[in-house]
Amino acid sequence: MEQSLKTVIMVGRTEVGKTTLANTLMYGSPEALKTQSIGRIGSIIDTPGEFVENPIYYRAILLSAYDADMVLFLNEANESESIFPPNFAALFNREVIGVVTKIDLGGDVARARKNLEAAGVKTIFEISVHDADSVQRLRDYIARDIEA
Ligand SMILES: Nc1nc2c(ncn2[C@@H]2O[C@H](COP(=O)(O)OP(=O)(O)O)[C@@H](O)[C@H]2O)c(=O)[nH]1
Ligand SMILES: [Mg+2]
Repeated sequence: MEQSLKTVIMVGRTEVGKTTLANTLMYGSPEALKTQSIGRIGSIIDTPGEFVENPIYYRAILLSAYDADMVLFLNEANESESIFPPNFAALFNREVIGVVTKIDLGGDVARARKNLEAAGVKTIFEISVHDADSVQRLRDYIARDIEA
């Protein structure tokens, strides 16, 4: 697990699994704590769900994203409606990738992918924090390129 990761920012509604995924990517274990404000988990910038649930906070997310190399939009497999406005990804001057979370709980992964695609995301990972391989595929994607 000694992979060095790019700085990424987690964006998604409350309870979608941002903090759990951040802890699992960083430390291999999903101890989730309620996020009260923007905070750092290793090289991951974690944000409160309110920041995407209420448009008056969009500016806060956009400003925080300047510190990141990559933006992650999270959408739960079970979630029918998208929290993201259409083409939200275009506002970020960064690569934005999508994560379908909690695929172990069932739900409609195809619908979740469509929600993320409507938000302007092209690369999408399907994740359960209880499936280490699914987390590792994402970790590999956000790993820093080794400088020769
Ligand atoms: N079954 C399952 N539960 C998950 C997964 N990821 C997160 N959760 C649970 O979803 C709830 C919300 O997670 P949390 O990380 O606090 O969401 P946040 O509000 O987006 O930071 C917690 O009870 C987690 O244990 C997953 O992949 N599978
Ligand atoms: Mg959180």
